[in-house]
Amino acid sequence: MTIGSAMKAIIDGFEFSGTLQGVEEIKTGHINSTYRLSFAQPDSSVREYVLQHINGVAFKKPDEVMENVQLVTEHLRQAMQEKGEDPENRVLRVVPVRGGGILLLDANGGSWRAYDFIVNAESRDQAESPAQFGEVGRAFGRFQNMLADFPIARLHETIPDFHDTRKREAAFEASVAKADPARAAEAAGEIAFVRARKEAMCRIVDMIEAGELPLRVTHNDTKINNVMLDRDTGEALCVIDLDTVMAGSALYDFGDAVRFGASTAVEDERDLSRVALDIDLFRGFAEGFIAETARGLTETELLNLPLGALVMTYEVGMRFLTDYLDGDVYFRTAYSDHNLVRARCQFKLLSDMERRRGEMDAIVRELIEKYR
Ligand code: ADP
Ligand code: GN1
Ligand code: MG
Repeated sequence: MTIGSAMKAIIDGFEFSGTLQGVEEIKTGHINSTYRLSFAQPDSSVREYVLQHINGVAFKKPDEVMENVQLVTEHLRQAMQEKGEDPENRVLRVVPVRGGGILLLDANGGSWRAYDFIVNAESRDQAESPAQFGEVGRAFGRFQNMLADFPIARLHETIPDFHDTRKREAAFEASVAKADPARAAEAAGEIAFVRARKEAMCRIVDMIEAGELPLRVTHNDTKINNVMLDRDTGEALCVIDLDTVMAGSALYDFGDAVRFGASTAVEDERDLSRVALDIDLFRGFAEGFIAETARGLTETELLNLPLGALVMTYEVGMRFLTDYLDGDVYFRTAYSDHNLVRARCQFKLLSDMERRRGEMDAIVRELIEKYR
């Protein structure tokens, strides 16, 4: 892509090494704007970085996001070193801003940060096989384990009430009340779908409130494309997208990964006959995740992991629907009813999960037995 003077000034603000060669936009991800930068080095090798504009609608306090990222990456680096592992290319490394700090403000008040590029790796939007998805499950399980001794109180809440289902429902109702009438009419069936499940889907927040589920340091956005996989070996190298690492339930991390990665279709599939739960992918992810966490999570957490999948699918579907009713202000969209298409797809998937809950529970029970 051609590099304008504004972009050039932003790039010059970071301590990148070498001579800028190219900038390419990475379009995966619904929130931030991400660019892959390549720099020629004096020895004629090429070094790459990721430059990101932090979405100011989603993240009101980017400096707090970066404080969290700094703390969490330092902790992960140390945890790996203690286990005798090399953290190079396995933990995000923040590139400093020239003159100090790790957050750069542009002329319009926008916030930018940069990371070393995770090399020889790819992020995928769909799993190729249950084994590959299992590798992603292990990555999120290990992530959970390495942060088990992180002091939760030091983390900022980067998006308040991010997975508070009840507050999400209240926001949804407020959006229904002030929605454009044509959009509300178009989404009538989906609005009813949400309303029919309101109480049942608050089960996780209720259990947290009752002290039945503990709060842990969780990733909270565990899509398969937030794990970088080694291009040659398929090994999970690095968990990325740490902007929502906050206090949460392990059920959220398990559930959101299943929602996105164990679907037979992409997140915005229009042909709903293609959308279902892929039970083999579910088992693959569950096996990786439970193998890592069986001894760290409580029995109640483990037994309720499938509930996490249902609740996260409901919640994200409701958030897409809310954004559709709001006029598409939050998630990046490619066409006018994109958020409605995404919501319908989530609700089809949720219906299938409801039908197959027994199978999910049985698999999880079997894996708990195997790994505890
Ligand atoms: P978003 O919040 O928009 O999802 P992400 O931080 O997940 O933003 O970045 C979007 C995509 O950019 C990722 O899915 C991944 O493909 C790529 N990416 C992000 N960080 C890195 C990195 N450090 N190295 C290599 N690729 C990256
Ligand atoms: C967003 O940033 P990204 O694309 O990984 C969103 C998640 C949703 C997801 C749905 C900060 O994730 O909460 O589950 O889209 N992230 C934020 O695909 O809102
Ligand atoms: Mg992402």
